[in-house]
This record gives sequence, C-alpha cells and structure tokens, in this order.
Amino acid sequence: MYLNPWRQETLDSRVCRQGSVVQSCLPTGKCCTVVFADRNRYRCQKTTLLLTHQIVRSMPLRSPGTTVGVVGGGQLGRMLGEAASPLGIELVVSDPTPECPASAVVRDQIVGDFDDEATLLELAERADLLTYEIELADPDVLEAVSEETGTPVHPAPETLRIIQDKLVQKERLQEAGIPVPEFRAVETVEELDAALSEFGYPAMLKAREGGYDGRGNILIEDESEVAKAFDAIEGPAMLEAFVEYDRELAVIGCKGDGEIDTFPVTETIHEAEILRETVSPARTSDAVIERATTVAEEILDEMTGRGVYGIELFETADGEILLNEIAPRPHNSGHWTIEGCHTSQFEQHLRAVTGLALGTTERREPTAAANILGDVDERQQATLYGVEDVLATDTVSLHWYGKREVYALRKMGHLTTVGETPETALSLINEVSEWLTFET
Ligand code: AIR
Repeated sequence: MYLNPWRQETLDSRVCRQGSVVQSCLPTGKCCTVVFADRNRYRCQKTTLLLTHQIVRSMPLRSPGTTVGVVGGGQLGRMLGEAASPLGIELVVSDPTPECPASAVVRDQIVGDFDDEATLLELAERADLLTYEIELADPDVLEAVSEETGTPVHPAPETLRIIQDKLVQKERLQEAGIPVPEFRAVETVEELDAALSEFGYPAMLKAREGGYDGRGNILIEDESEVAKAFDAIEGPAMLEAFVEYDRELAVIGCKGDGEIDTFPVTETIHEAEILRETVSPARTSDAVIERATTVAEEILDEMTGRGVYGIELFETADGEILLNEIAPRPHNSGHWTIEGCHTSQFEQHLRAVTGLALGTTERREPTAAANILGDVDERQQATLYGVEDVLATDTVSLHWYGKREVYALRKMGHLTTVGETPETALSLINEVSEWLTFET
C-alpha cells in the first residue's frame, strides 16, 4: 500500500496502529518502508529510489546555496563544513578562538563569544538559518536574535534550554516516561550528604550546566571525597545514582522535516568520563538494540526542532536501557558514521536543519573509531607524531581537528576503520591508536 504519513490527516487510524508496516512515497520521490509505533510516531526503515518519480521543484539547488550559521567552530563545526560542500550548503561559524578548527573549511568565521549578541546578530544576518555545535550557545540570545532577524534556529532554542541544564533535562524526560537513573538536585554540601546517604557510594556528581568532554562530572567513591567534589563543581549540581551497567550505548537520532530516524546503535567505551572508542554494531543482543532504538525514538518525540541528537544510554546487567545524557547536536559517538554509514551524522544534521530529505542511516560495515586525545601534561603547541604509519595502514582514516594547542585529554582528532566484525575493527583501531603521540 502506498500512502503519505507526512500528511498525518490523510491516515487511516487502522493503518498506523502499533507495529504496522506500510510503503510510503516521500515528497522527494523516494520510497520507504514506514513502521508505526502509534498514530503519531513512526520510523522509516529502508529508503530506495523509485524508478519513476515526480520531479519535486520546491527545493532546487543553486549557487551560492543555503547558508547555515553555526554557533561554535570546533571539531564538530569543522566536520559539518566538510559535509556541507557536496550538498551545496555554505557555512559561516562564530567562535571566540581566531582561526578555530572549522575556519579552514567554511566560508567565514565571525570571532566572538558564544553568547555575544552582536556576534550572533551578524551571524543571523548572514545566514538563512542558525544551528549550534556546542551547548555553551545561549538560548536566550539565540531566541532574541532569531526574532529580530527572522532567521530560524534548529534545534529550537527551547530544546537547548532544557538540555543545557542536566537537571531540567532529566526531569522533563522522566516526566515523559523515559527511563533514567535516580537523581537529586544538590545546592549545598548538606543536600549532597543527604542524597549520598540515599543513593550510597559510588555516585556521580554533575554540574548542571557548562560541562562537556568529561568536565563537570565527578565520581564520588567514598565519604572522604565529598567536600572536595562539591567545591570542584562550583555551582548548581545534581547527584546521580551510579548505574551498574554492562555496556554504554549511544544512538544518533535525527529529526527532519516531518520524519524521524536513528543511526545504528553504537557501543561506546569511556575512561575517566571521556569517550575513547566506539564500535558499531554494539556487541549486545538484538533485544537490547531494539530497546535502545525505541528509547531513542521516544526521546526524539520529546525534542522540538530539526537536527541530529546524540543520545547516550546505559545497558544494565538485566538488559534494561537507561538514559544517561542527550546533546542537541552531532556527537562524538557518531563520528564513525563518516566512513561507516551511507550518510554521516554531519550530512544528516545539515539535511535536517535545511529541511532536505534525510539520508539513509544504514551502516555500510562494522566500524570502530578512536579519539586522539592529548597525552601531554603541559599545555603546548600541538605536533602529532606517528602519523605516517597510521596513514600507511589500509582501511584506517585519520581526522585531524586542526587545534593549535594540545593539553591533557583534549580531543585533537580521531581514527576510524571498518572491519569484518566489530572485534576486528576495534582491535585494529586500538593497535593503531598506540602509534600516535604528542610527546617529543
Ligand atoms: N564539542 C561541543 N560539545 C562537546 C564537544 N566535544 C566540540 C565542539 C566545540 C569543541 O568541542 O566542536 O566547538 C570545543 O573543543 P575544545 O577542545 O576547544 O574545548
């Protein structure tokens, strides 16, 4: 049967009940299989080009093409820039660091703080729409600038506002029925003590705002660490019960113009709160993969605004899925999609925010990626050694972010490889990562 789920009002409620599978024609002339969760929630499974299709004239390509203004010009902005060019999309980024990583691959950089109104006004005036690649972007300024210039922002500033505050994020999602670990707001050391006596040790203390790449998360292992951890957070915090997980998983979810989709579930390997490696498919059961995908879809339903979302999950010993955190932007756990999927998370984000049809999220092959992190003690000029051997290894791809300075655990680049199995891909990427160092 062919129908059009993008126009929900034309749907017969018998057709879109839970579990029904139908064929659908997308506005772009593509054909896909749609699986319904219920009347309002569905997922596209396979997208294939129809042999005969109507030419859709509403979204032509011309040059210069759509200009996307991106708040933030770090590695995520740089990889967005790399994905933009084949789509005929131009990027302008704003970032406080002159010659930020993205500046080498985008049309222009405006130098200014993430929350500086004049900077964002200029960005909005030069762009057809705005997006952001860092949660330090300010939702109030984005909203004000959008109103003044008429430039839309994706995902919606309201979504950023909710996600930015980890406590509000968890409260909203818990209310929506998403499974989350136990958590409490803590504003004083007494409140922290009380929450710890409820949850027990270890427990995770998180800054409510501003933390990323492991900053702002402190594991409290026993009583002697409480006061020091509270002081280190410097501001409003929340305590989360420690989850005894078997595995950490991540899903990149995408919300396009009337369609949602998810990339294949990825296993993530962290050390000291920082992502080290990813491997996809995740080495877990089909039932867990299905559950993780369903939770990700339910989370996407709660989000307002187009774009990709990084969704970090825990898989508990009894196969339950709990939400760890969401980011309203491309995510480190999805870098593998550049080589590993037909559409990368960066291309997908650009397709979503500009209102183009989403690309297929299908994986090409088992894929592993490893971050290249600063392995030096002192902040210094960044020079990476061992690159020749890595480049001489078949199937290994290098992504260098172009950061001028390196410091301990800073994300400086990443490596990706495909392999016959997740294990072979992961073991090759682990071996090759060992060859790289910033130390002289
Ligand atoms: N980023 C944003 N949130 C989390 C991460 N990792 C990326 C963005 C941002 C860059 O990290 O691309 O611009 C900042 O990296 P750094 O090393 O300068 O802190």
